[in-house]
Amino acid sequence: MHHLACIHCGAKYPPDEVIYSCRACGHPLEVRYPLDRLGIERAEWAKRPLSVWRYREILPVHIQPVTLREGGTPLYHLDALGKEMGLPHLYAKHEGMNPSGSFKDRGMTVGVSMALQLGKRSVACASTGNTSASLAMYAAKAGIPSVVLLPSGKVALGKVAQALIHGARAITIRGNFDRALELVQELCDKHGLYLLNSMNPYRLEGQKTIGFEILDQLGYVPDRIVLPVGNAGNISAIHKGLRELRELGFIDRLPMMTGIQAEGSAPVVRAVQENLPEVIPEAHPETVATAIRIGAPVNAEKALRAIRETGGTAISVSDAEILSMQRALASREGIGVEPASAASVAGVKKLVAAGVIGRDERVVCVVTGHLLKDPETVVKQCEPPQEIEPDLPSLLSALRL
Ligand code: AN7
Repeated sequence: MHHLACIHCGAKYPPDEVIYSCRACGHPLEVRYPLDRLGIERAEWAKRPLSVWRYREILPVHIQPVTLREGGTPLYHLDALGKEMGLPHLYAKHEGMNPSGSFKDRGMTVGVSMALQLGKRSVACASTGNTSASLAMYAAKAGIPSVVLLPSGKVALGKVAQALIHGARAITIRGNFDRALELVQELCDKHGLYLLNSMNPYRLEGQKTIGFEILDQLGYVPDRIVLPVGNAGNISAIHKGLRELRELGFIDRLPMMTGIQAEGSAPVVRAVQENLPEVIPEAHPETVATAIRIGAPVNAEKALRAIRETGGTAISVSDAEILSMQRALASREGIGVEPASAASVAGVKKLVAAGVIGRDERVVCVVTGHLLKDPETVVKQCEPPQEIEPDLPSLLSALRL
């Protein structure tokens, strides 16, 4: 049986305790398994469908999970963009191909299952959009109510649409994501809703399977995994999972964990580049990539460890670089992602130009959310379709044929 442990002071908590940070020191918790006693066979995993639940022995859920078939997302080789950057081994793991269109579904299939396992009957989160869409969807599947808190005017249209149609009680606040997160924590503390933001250590367990799938799809450990960073949960989760595989003896080294943030919202990058002991929150984060418009990442401590222990790095990219890479992925690779997701590939381009990423490196970018999440940002960048009279001469003339 697993237990919870503080990553800072090591305090231990039983698996059925509803707790989101260490009572002794306030630092983040993680789930720990008796890995040497689980008797996991890698060959057994290979027989199961590629999905979050392929790896169920190192997930905390013991009931029938609440699932919509998450995970098993494609890993694409980026032929055109890799060639242009001089990187023959550049890949994108398209997490936009999950049921709700983002990687959050991996966290929510585990997180909402845990809510039921722990006897909780309602769930809540604050969100820049994707977490709320995913939570609403899995709460609908589980048949329990959900509450989502969103920063007013700063959530992409598709994500709001999802939260609403899947039946979440959606509230927008006149404040940013960081404030919404403080508020929902208070709500959950006082009223017993189950909190499914990424300080919930069980939710991150689902997300660590991104790293497992990458290894299973490539057949080797890549040199580097690159992610957009907001609350810094995903980069921490993938690192944690890969550490477990190393402990199990399945791999002997870890990829360099590399985080990309938007220039106007880059507290983790600053901490890495200035070698600060901890992340200093950014009071007024701003970026076109609203998914990662987050100034006070709750998993900063875990993320700094992930980056530093693996010899990775973090850099920021401008909104213009993000949007340009969103267009390049769409028009040259056929991969449609939302702005935050394009940040990871834009970051790789910048790191190659700076000589940080070597040409022979095998690099996997996690592209985290689908293009259709944020149609407004897409339409703003493109010429509208040309309208013509409904006859062949007009069509031929429009096509200059
Ligand atoms: C597409 O939905 O925080 O660094 O509330 O939606 O693990 O926070 C979304 C984050 C990257 C950053 N890409 O991941 C939310 C939320 C996309 C995202 C991130 C988010 P973390």
